[in-house]
Amino acid sequence: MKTIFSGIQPSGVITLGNYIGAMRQFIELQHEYNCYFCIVDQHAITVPQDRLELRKNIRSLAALYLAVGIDPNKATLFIQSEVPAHAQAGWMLQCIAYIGELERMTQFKDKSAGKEAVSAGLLTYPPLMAADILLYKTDIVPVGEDQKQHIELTRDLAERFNKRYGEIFTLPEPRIPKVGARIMSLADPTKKMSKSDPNKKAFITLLDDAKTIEKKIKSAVTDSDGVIKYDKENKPGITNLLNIYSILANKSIEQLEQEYAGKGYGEFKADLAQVIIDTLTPIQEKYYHLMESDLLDQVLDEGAEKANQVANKMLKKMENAMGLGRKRK
Ligand code: ATP
Ligand code: LTN
Repeated sequence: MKTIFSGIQPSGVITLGNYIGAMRQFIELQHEYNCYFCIVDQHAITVPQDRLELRKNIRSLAALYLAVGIDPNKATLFIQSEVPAHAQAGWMLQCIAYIGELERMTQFKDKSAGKEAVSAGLLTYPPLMAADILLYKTDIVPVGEDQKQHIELTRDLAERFNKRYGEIFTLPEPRIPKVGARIMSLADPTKKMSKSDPNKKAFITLLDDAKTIEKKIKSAVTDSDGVIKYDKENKPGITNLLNIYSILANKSIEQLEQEYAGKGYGEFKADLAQVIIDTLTPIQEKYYHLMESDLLDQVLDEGAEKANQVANKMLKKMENAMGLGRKRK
């Protein structure tokens, strides 16, 4: 059975973008692959986080993984910081990564742009992500479009390590969905929807209530020509909304264009809001139930135990390959 690894940062409540681009795929994949899904809290602290908010977001993300349909009997769900091998392997990979290649990462450029103080961790974020992936001999990494570059770097680091120290790493492949790999911001449809966007109107979270969803969709930036038509170049706002609608309602773009021919943005947006509400209501019901049960801690404890076992084996191989410490079996 092939292995899958993916991670989501607890840097806020996850958005429709995270759900469509990443999580939805996880649910299908867990039936066919050996899956590890990680709450990457050490990645989240590459930018400042409030400690209480972070704790809350970690727990909330764990509950959301389960609420959308991750089955803990099939997949291993765990918190990155509870498996120390990630940071240890991340350090080793930092030592073979070049500053130049890290500075070329678009996520680093986007997140550091215009900031006075940029943490060193923001730059060395990708070797930690490479450690996440490589520790589990991962074959496939399901992610949204924005993470493709990081997976290419992971492959480069793995190849470099294998050449210098011996063939121990499997080279992972990204798996990017054909549709919905890049859901755009509702406030600026030329930018990716991000859960850490300071403008709350830019995204819909999986926990937004019906009123909030209606308001956010209503205020989503579109254009003034009033035609509901897919046109990425000239109508990025409507195109983004059509994409979301099409994916969640399981209708083709053409079907939607026909259905809304001659109708206004108001009606289209009201219907889209309803489609989102219908998708999120059952997830939210499960979520609130999970947040009150003991199941969450049980799943995370078991997940950490399994992940530690697997990751420590690879960590030892890495240390032996590089000559760290004393030789161990
Ligand atoms: P942050 O704003 O804190 O950087 P984020 O919202 O970009 O977070 P991540 O935790 O970095 O989300 O990403 C989790 C997963 O969701 C990744 O696989 C990523 O590729 C995917 N993803 C993130 N944003 C989008 C988006 N707008 N459309 C599709 N997929 C996305
Ligand atoms: N960098 C990713 C989150 C992430 C990840 C991973 C994704 C950390 N480790 C391992 C896939 C595999 C992000 O910002 N979305």
